[in-house]
Amino acid sequence: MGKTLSIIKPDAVSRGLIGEVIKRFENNGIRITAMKMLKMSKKQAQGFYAVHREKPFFESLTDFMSSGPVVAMVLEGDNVIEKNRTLMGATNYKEAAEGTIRRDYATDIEKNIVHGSDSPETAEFEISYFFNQFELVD
Ligand code: IDP
Ligand code: MG
Repeated sequence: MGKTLSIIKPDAVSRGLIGEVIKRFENNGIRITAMKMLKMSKKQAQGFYAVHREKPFFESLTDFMSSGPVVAMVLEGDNVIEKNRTLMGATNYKEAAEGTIRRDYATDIEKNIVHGSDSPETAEFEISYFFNQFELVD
């Protein structure tokens, strides 16, 4: 049983797509074991995306991610990291496969609806960034 962190980004929350994203997880056998809505500060967003601090899009990305509420979730299931990344689609929605969340809803390479951890190590860091042990359902 694996775990991953999913974030419904500010563009999706403001467009009323929370239910749509969650429905796709539930319809694909992914279990939600923790969930909260929060608004990141600029500093929090910079810490979360620290691996990207040298990228040209870092400033804009952290502005965007701290621009409004997000929904952070812990997802569990077999191969859930890969499964979630498949449901999300490629970072650039123009390259995302048909039927993926990003292909269906993203409007921009940055405003791409969802975040998902990309490895077990990243997932552990990212889950602990938003949730403590008492906030995870067994
Ligand atoms: P991922 O979210 O598919 O894992 P990453 O490469 O980890 O993609 O990038 C993190 C986030 O940064 C992306 O989801 C997207 O919001 C933003 N981003 C990535 N590449 C670009 C870019 O070339 N221009 C603007 N924003 C980008
Ligand atoms: Mg990434």
